[in-house]
Amino acid sequence: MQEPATNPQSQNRLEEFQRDGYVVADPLFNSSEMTDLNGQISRFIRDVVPKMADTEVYYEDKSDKTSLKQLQRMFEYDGYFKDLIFNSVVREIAEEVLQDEVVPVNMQYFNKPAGIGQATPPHQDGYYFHLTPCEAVTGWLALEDVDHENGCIHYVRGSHRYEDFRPHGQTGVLGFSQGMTDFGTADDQKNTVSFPGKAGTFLMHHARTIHWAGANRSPSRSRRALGFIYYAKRARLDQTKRDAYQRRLDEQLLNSAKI
Ligand SMILES: O=C(O)CCC(=O)C(=O)O
Repeated sequence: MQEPATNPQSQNRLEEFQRDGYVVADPLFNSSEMTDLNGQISRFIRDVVPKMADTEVYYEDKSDKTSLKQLQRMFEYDGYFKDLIFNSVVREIAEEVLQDEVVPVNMQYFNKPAGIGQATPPHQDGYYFHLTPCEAVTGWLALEDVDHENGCIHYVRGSHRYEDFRPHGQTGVLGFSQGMTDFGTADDQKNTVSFPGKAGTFLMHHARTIHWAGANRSPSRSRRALGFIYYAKRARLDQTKRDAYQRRLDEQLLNSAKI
């Protein structure tokens, strides 16, 4: 980052992030910006998804193309989304809270289709990032209104300050292969905060912050969001471990006939 954060809004954001392990902008984008963005998402799904590798496109039910669940690395396929992750206010917030230049790593689409969208198991993103130090963030933008019925995000406040990652194991949930195996302690429960909000609500969490989301129990509403992953420049990636993890994951997915 060129200069340290100096304005009061940035200062508050930094303090909140360091204290809680997340920040909230409610909203980050207004309704006309969200209309444009949602139009771009529809275009991407219609024109680009058919050209993407199977390992980047997940469905709740792969025989049903209306049940799109997750997209990976959208910015590698499309200039609009490349600009959004590289050149937007989202990157500025990432640099502010990490106090460093950042490397854009992934842009993901997360959908929970009406009625069948599964819960996101409790996890810490850094567990599978393989970074030292583990300095990275995930931004999460609600593309439509989110609440307890369609599966809003929950954080465990302050969990980014735990010294070690909590134990994780296989979940069997497509797109969230690793989940915490000991989730639900008294501290987890006491410090849980949930984030219902309008389209345009934006969250950003530290890679150690424990988070999860409920299933979509609405019979008629989807729950769509965009995820933005940035690593701090000072974080070193163990590429060998990371590649081995990705290979194992892709093999498991292909073998289990989930993708
Ligand atoms: O959208 C969700 O349900 C989960 C998102 C998530 O886990 C993440 O962005 O790290």
